[in-house]
Amino acid sequence: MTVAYTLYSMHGSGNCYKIRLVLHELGLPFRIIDVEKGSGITTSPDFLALNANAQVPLLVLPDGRPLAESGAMLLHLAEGTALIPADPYERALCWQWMFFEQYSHEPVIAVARNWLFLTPGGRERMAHRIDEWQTKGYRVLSVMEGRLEQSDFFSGPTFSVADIALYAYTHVAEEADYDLSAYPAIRAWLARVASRPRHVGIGWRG
Ligand SMILES: N[C@@H](CCC(=O)N[C@@H](CS)C(=O)NCC(=O)O)C(=O)O
Repeated sequence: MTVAYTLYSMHGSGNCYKIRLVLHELGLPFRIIDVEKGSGITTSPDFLALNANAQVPLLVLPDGRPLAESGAMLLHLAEGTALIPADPYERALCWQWMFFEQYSHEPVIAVARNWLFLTPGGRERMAHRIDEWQTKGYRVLSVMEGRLEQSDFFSGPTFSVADIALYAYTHVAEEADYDLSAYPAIRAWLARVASRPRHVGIGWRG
């Protein structure tokens, strides 16, 4: 198999998982370069030349050009596929929920998980933030619940990259102290996503 894409990826990162999931969903060939959390790789000169924002995931395209931001990668890789709705309104909803993920969901659910689950000593260090994360996170989950009471997937009746973007940290929200038992529509959606034939879990790395 030709190795076309290179993904700089961090174990445990939901943002990196989004890209592994879409690459596998679409059957695209790729190789992984593992970036250890706290290793300093993201601030090395070689990495900064690829992403001046010092973050993973970082995708290098088959022609060698780098692309940062998980949402941009999802949209680029899925262009022309069924993972981006053909209907203009559903496509706009797909983007709406992807922007929501980055601005409202990720800063409280992913960030809380990073400190409370992935960072040794993080719970003590960030104790002053937990109440705010909980309040904002449960509000975000209620917004998602309302949408999923109306629709099987975020952009409409079919699975799209918006579902990948939101699945990545919602399915591990309990690792950030969120209890999903009061959100039946979210739990049914998580099961729908996980039952897709090409689905892989967060630990899968190709
Ligand atoms: N908005 C970015 C967020 C990326 C991000 O937060 N990346 C984290 C890992 S999940 C990172 O690279 N942190 C720097 C580090 O740990 O060295 C995206 O969606 O790709």
